[in-house]
Amino acid sequence: MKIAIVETRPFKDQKPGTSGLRKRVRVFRQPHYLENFVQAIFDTQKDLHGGTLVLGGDGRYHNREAIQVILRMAAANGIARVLVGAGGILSTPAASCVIRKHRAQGGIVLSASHNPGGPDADFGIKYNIANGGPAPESVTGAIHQATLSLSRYHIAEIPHVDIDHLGETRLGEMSVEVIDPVADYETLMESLFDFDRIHALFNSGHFHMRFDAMHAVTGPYAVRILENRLGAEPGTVMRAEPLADFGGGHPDPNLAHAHDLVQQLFGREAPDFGAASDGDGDRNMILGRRFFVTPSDSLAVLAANAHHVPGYRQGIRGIARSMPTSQAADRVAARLGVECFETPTGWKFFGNLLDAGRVTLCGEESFGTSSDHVREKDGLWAVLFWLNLLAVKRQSVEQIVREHWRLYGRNYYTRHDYEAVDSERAEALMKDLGDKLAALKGQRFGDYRVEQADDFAYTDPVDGSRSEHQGLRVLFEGGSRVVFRLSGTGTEGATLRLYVERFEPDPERHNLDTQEALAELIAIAEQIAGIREHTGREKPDVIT
Ligand code: VG1
Ligand code: CO
Repeated sequence: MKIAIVETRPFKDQKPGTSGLRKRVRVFRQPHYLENFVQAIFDTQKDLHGGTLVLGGDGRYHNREAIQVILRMAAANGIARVLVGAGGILSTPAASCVIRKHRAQGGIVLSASHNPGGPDADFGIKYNIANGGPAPESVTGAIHQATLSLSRYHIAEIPHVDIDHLGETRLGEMSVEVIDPVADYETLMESLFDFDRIHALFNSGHFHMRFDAMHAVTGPYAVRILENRLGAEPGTVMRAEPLADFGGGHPDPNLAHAHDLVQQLFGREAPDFGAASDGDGDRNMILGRRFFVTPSDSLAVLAANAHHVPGYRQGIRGIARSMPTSQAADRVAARLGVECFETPTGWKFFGNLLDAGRVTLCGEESFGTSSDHVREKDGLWAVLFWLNLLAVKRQSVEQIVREHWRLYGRNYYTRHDYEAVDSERAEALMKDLGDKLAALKGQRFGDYRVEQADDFAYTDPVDGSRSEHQGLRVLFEGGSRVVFRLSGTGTEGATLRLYVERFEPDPERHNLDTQEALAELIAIAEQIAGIREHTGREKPDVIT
């Protein structure tokens, strides 16, 4: 096997964001662009040399080409073995599962998650470490540093590698094993959930579900597990076939983008349960019949009911949530007498807590939930967890959530996104607001008084690493709050996220429309931050 050493020049824009490096496809298609970033991974992650790498992606446009490049580079960089998902497919949680199960030293997942795919849309690459989780900031920082001074990369001069047939081939010294992308993941799910009981629920004839795979990576997983294995009716999984452009859709499981699913669940002959997952299979949306479960509530409900599920029967050790996620889970942790952690946005911040055995469940308001079974958020896992609860409790989704609110109170919650805002204007908003924070303490706005206002920073309790500037928060007396952040996953301009939360203990007041219940706080956020003036936008692009 001949290895070429190709001369290259650094790209200055290869700093990974909240979840890997995401750019337009055309950026990734520049000569050497992908190669440079991959070489930076191989140069800095020394344990990959002579080790095992897991490789797969969400099937989006450019996935297959990128896999060929990475295989040739892996062979040239002394990787001993690569496990690649057949067809180049591995969902993010499945990649995490495979890394752990096969004791790989790391994994590369090709995905831009919920961002659209296609020649004019987005592509992405993320590196996961040996625990199966997203590389922590120390690792992404080192990779980024390496990209800034790269002058050459190594690539094997070999023809196309067949990644569509299961089995092992050799590229020089390196072995390439094409694996079934679903099998290990399915086995793991079976070890956690009561498949017999869920099967019986589907078999009862009284329970109907729709799962929207959004033409993204979870299609094959959902068909195999829900339909073939658990006996859900054929056709339960909608948009099941992964497509390179996600059928032209936006593979983001929320009320706006899973439109047909939402129509069915809110329609006349609505099924009992609805769910959707995103581009790379790590997000989930949960719906009951004419009922939407906010991701923050979902985390709290799963935590409160974990003992009903075989994999968590012994109880949970603790809960972690990202800072902007509602405080509903905190109340559950308090009642269970377990620790609760508030981390910055992004799954990489949960890794240490999970590895240290301090937490069992983690969640983010952005439709992400998971546990210590992998080190990523896991869309289908959350769906199976809910199915297990529905099978055991014999209640509707709505009944389960309403009962939860009665017991714990309700945290009204919403997120408003202002997308593709001019970056300078968005930065100016954050800067002005940041300057104002100190003076807000003690100020009264209508019914609310500011208890504390700050720029959120986090010290990892396990390794002591510190992460600053993780969102501006205004906390009011009684637990209500508004939080402002700029997204770290976008590829065009800036996205401003406004997160709004209010706690309502009174069951008589649990039936309000969320936007109405939060209207006063939303107006206060506008008053404090001047969103309209800064962004030039009258209203948010997406409300979840
Ligand atoms: C968003 C979400 C964050 C999530 C991240 C990756 O990040 O807010 O909670 O972890 O996406 O999810 P940001 O920086 O744009 O707010 V995924 O499914 O895109 O890997
Ligand atoms: Co995702």
